[in-house]
Amino acid sequence: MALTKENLITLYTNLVRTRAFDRAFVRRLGEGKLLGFFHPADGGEAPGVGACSFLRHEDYLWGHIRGHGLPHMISKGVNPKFFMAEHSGRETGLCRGISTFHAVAPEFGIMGAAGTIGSGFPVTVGYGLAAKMNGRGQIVMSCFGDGTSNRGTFHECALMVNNWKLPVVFFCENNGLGMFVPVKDSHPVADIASLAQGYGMPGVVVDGQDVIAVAEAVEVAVDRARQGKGPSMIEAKCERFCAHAVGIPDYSGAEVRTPEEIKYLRENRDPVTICRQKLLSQGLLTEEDVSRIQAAADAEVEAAEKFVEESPRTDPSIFDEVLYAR
Ligand SMILES: Cc1ncc(C[n+]2csc(CCOP(=O)(O)OP(=O)(O)O)c2C)c(N)n1
Repeated sequence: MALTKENLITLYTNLVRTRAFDRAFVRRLGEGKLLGFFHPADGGEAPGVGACSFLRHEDYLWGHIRGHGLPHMISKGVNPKFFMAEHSGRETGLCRGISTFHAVAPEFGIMGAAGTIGSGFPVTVGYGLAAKMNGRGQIVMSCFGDGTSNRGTFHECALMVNNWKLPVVFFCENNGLGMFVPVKDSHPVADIASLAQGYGMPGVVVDGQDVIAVAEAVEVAVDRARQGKGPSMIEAKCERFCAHAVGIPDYSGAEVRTPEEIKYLRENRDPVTICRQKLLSQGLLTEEDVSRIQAAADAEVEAAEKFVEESPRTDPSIFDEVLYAR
């Protein structure tokens, strides 16, 4: 089924909102207002937005570390002000401010998150089995990076998910770097999606800078999962316009990535620009729409920051309540 005009505008809007919040998180970290650290989504927003914009609320989601899952959460309907509050250690956050960025939002199918990369795969099997058994038509969107696909858990879990024909979409966000390690140094094949064949599921590669291409590939995989035909794998080849995390050097292998390289990527591979130009050229968006969507995203960030700053800081005494069962 072709994406409607409304769908395409939703994709663009979610990209713009993600970019605005991602930038605000980076700024807030510099201002000492964000707890912990931050791995920006900058440049790599389209995979998460394309993967999650048309999921159902009740579908299970394991997001990805870039933007600490902002593209995925925003697109799945989570109000980012509650995630900003969480990341800022506020009582109004998704988990009352105690998780920093490993937030959960069960009403949106986000049951957990963890810092150990690859730990999402075993729970993907569990979510998938639950979804298959409960017959409610839920699917599991299981997102991970190229580096994360090297964990043994991926291979064990891909086997089980395929043996049991669970309704799972394995969604690899391949930004060419696992922290600092170029993917060509960690993978013997060009396409991580080619792993899919060994487990008996379809595997496709899409341009991860093109949110529309991502959403179209996801639609096929999600339909297949909902129809009980089993799992699929999508590899979105994407970019990262920043270092792995804020405040660390930007290496690719032994090489420092130069400002010129990043400038080239920003000018030629920006997912927001690519989507905007496509929709403008097809007459689906006007310059006025573009300004309105940007202004709404900026206003949403401003309102979220006000909400967070007015929210009480989490009192450490809540650990007595949340850690121990009486
Ligand atoms: C088991 C484990 N090993 C190492 C790390 C440290 N680490 C955090 S992110 C990361 C890189 C992950 O690479 P990738 O999956 O490609 O993600 P991306 O490049 O998109 O950040 C590593 C090695 C970790 N969190 N968990």
